[in-house]
Amino acid sequence: MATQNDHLSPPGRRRSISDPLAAALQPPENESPEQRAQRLKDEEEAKKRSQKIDQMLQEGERQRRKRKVVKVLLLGQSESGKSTTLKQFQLLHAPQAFHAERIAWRFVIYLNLLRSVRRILDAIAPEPDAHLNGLDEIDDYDENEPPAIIIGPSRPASAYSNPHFESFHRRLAPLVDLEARLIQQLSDPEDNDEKEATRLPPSWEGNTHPYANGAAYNNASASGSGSLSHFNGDSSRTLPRINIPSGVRSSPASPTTPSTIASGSGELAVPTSVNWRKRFALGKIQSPLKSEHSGELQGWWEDPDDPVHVLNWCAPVIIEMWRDSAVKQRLHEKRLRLEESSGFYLDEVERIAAKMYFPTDEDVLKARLKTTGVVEHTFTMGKNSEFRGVDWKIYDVGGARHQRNAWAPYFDDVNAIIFLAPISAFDQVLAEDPRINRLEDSLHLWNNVVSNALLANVNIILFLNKCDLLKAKLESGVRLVHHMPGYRDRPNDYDSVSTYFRHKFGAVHQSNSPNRSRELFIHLTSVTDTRRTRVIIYNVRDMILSGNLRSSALM
Ligand SMILES: Nc1nc2c(ncn2[C@@H]2O[C@H](COP(=O)(O)OP(=O)(O)OP(=O)(O)O)[C@@H](O)[C@H]2O)c(=O)[nH]1
Ligand SMILES: [Mg+2]
Repeated sequence: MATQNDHLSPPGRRRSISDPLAAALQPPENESPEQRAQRLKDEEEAKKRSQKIDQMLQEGERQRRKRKVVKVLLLGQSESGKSTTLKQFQLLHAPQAFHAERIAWRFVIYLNLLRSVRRILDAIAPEPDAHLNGLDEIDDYDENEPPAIIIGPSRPASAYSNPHFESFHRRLAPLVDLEARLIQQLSDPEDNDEKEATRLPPSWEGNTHPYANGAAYNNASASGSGSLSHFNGDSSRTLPRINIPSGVRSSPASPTTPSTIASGSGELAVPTSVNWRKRFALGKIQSPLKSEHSGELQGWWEDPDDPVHVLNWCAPVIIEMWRDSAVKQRLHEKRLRLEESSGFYLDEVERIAAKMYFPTDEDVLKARLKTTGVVEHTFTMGKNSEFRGVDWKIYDVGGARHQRNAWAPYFDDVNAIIFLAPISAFDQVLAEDPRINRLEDSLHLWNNVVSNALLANVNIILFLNKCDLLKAKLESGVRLVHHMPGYRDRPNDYDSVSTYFRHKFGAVHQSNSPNRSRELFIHLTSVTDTRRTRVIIYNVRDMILSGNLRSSALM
């Protein structure tokens, strides 16, 4: 039977009344029922207070043990190399995750290649009405100067027609269906009606291409051999509704253009909400097999619906077109330097279109997928690092103009900014506004960032990026002074030009930073180069971490 004091006397811990504390806790003799009720109530409240204090102590301990976090924001215009830098961090700190994702990049790489093919077909298409189209945005300082990559409207064309255009166009027609199919797979099937979906090039909306269904595809002849029956598309399939930003709409295809494959320069972009890596790694490859030894996916090439078969079949024509001297001439006339553009794989078609192609690290670093929204990545410093226990959070943002208002909310509690300025872009214009020179845009953005009062105490590291392309461009004879008259008669070599940019960006920081004592760290980078970037990243990481941890007394 329970006694009235049982709640104070747990079994096995009976108190002796010789214990003064126990004696003090004993209920008074002659306690009235009211007094007893009051006493029990007081004891209950005391117990609750004690539990609350215990909880608060535990919470304090949890907070103390909470991981230290250093936040880094990657900033810069579109195509400056932010996502590529993030990939390099991943390769360094989470190589297994990076390697596990390589297979998913295969489709992005295919799409990058298909875009280059489309841009060539665009360039060589007959343009009888061209003199009615757009402005000539290309500077004309020297007709003998090698072509620069220009993303803006093309110059009014002569009544030009490539004799091979019809043939290339016909033989590459299967790629129309392939690109649409890949883009459909990249879109989110659950909500691609509503959100900013993966984008098809403008001219492919409401696909009316004669080869869009399997029947016509069967009649097309690429290399002239091989059975095509298993490539048939589903002609009843409807394409996803795609949003195309008005800034990248190209002029309509000419009436004589036999299909829609050859127009448009829309870029591939996937909203951060779409987990395309997971989908491409497993979901859409039918019956994925795994190697018993490495666990890597393999065997997709045995699936007759795998995109590699169409690409593999068209590869000889792509190579033929890319080597064609009339095509080269046309690209030269249009000053279209595809070699410098993002996601350039035309020199490696044979390897990329091989049936068992598996992307290398370099392929993934070169792959272009425009960022929309903000991507957060967390890396934890390893056990052997002097910064063990620290989380390194990196935010990769979209750099296109309409994406930039998403940056500011991250300014509040960021510890460091890595700003990327692609200095090879001095002769290019923005894809989203062909009136604006890309280098001017970078300088303008840089000024906004370094002069921002909210960021006054944030470490800033500047990557003057795409130095490999800058070097190649200068060596091919493109002159900086033609695009930046302020360069005057300085030598047009890599060392002089890169030093000039270093001083120019440095001077903007020096004149406009609200924090005069802030030290600026400038690196000349080519972030697709893993070996060199690794050294820079180690430097930057140690500098950011030690600086921030010391200043916030976390060490
Ligand atoms: N050759 C060369 N290519 C580079 C370099 N840095 C980046 N690229 C390529 O340039 C393209 C664009 O790079 P991204 O990292 O996607 O650019 P981003 O700044 O993330 O662009 P948004 O997502 O649109 O803001 C990719 O195809 C990269 O592989 C470089 O230093 N050299
Ligand atoms: Mg990006």
